[in-house]
Amino acid sequence: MSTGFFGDIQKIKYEGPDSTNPLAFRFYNPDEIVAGKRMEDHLRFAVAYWHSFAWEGSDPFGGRTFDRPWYGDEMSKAKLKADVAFEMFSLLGAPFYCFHDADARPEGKNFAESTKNLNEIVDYLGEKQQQTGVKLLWGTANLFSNRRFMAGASTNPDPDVFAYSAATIKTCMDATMKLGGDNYVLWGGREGYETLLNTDLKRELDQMARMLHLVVEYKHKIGFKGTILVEPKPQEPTKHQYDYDVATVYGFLKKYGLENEVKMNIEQGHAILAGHTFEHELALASALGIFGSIDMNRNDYQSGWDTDQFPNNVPEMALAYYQVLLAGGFTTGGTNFDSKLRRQSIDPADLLIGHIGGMDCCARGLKAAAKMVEDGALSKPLSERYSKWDSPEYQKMLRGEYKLDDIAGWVEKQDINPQPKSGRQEYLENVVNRYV
Ligand code: XUL
Ligand code: CO
Repeated sequence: MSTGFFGDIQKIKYEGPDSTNPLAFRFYNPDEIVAGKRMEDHLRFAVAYWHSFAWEGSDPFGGRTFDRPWYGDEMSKAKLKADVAFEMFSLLGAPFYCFHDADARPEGKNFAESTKNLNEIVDYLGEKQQQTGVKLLWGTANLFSNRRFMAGASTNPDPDVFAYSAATIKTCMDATMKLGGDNYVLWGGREGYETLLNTDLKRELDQMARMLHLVVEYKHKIGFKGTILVEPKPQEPTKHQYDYDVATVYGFLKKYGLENEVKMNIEQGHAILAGHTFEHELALASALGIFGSIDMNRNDYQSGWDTDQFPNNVPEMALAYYQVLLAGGFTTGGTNFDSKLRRQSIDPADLLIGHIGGMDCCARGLKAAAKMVEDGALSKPLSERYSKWDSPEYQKMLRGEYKLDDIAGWVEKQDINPQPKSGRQEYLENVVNRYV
C-alpha cells in the first residue's frame, strides 16, 4: 500500500535522450547491454538512507528545512520512513540501498534498547526487501553523531567508548548479515584529531587497528560472505582523519596485516578533499588490489566542503567508470549515491529528480568508458608508451636480474642515450572528449 508521499508519481521509465520529462531516464536503461553486461548489473546503484530520509536539511547556520511525516523518535515513524524509502527505491528501480543503524532505528535509552530497536527495524527492512526485491549493498554503524563519540570511536582515549563502539559494530554486522548485505562499511567518522596537543597518535592507530581486527575476526566467525570496506576521507569532521586517502589506508592495512581482508569504498567528494582526482583514488586502489565500491557524490569545487551533491559531470564520471572497468568492474561493490539534496529542494519530487540525474550521468559515463575500453582509445597509446619495456633486457632488469653496476656497464657498452618523447597529453584529452 502506498504512503502517498510521492503523490501520483509512477515508476520512473527510460524514455531516451530526447525526453524532456524530468521524471524519466534519458540515459539509464537498466536492460541495455554495455560491454556484454546489463547496465543495471554494471552500475549496481544504491540509495543512501541517511541523506534522503534521515538528514533534515540542516547546515552549520540553520536547522531543519525539510518537513517529512516520519520525523520523530517513535518506532511507528521509523517504519513509515522505511515505507517511503522502499517506495522511492522502487520508483527509481534502484536495486540496492545502504544504511547506518542510526538512520533507521530510534536511539534507545541505553545500548540494549538501541539494539532492540535496531533488531525490530531490521526485521521490518527484511520484509520490505522481500516485498520489493531491493537488496542491501552495505550496512554500517553511525559512530560519529552521538556526543559519546565526540573524541572518536575506536580511537577514543576512553576505553568505554571503544567497547561501546565494538558492541555497536557487532549489532550492525549482525543486521547486515541478516539482511543479506553484500558489504560492511567502516567510515572513520571521528577517527582522527582536532589537535595533537591532546592526542597520542600511536595509541590511537593501534586502537583503530585492534577494532578492524575484531571486525575481520567476527566476519569469519559468523560466516559473513560480503566484503569489509574502509572509506577514506582526509578531514571533516576532524581536522585530520586517520583514513586520509587510499595510500594512507593501504599503509595502515599493511602495517597491521589487514591488507588481504579489507577493501576500499572510495567516495568522489573525499578524493577531492584529499587533493586527488576520483580516478586517481580508483586507479591506486585497483593497482594495490583493494578496489571495492564507490560513493558517488561530488563536492562544490569553490567552497571546498564535503557538500555531497549528486554527480552531474559526465566527463568526470567517464574517467571514473573507465577505472572501474579496468579494475574488472564491481564484484560485491556498487555505486552508492552518498548524495543529498540542497536544503532548498524541499519537494518529494526533488528526491527522485536528484537520483534520476545522478543515474543518468553515471550511465552516460559508463557508456563512454565502455566505448573507450572497446576501442582501446587510451590503452593502445598507453601500451605503446611503455612498449620498450617488453624487450628481453629490460624485462630482466625489471625482474631484478641485473644489479646497479651491471646496468651501469650495460648502459656504457650499449651507449644508451635516451631520446625524450612526447607525453601527448593534449592529444589524449582530445581523444577522451570524442567519447563524452
Ligand atoms: C561521510 C560519509 C559517510 C559514509 C558512511 O562523509 O561519506 O556517509 O559514507 O558512514
Ligand atoms: Co560516503
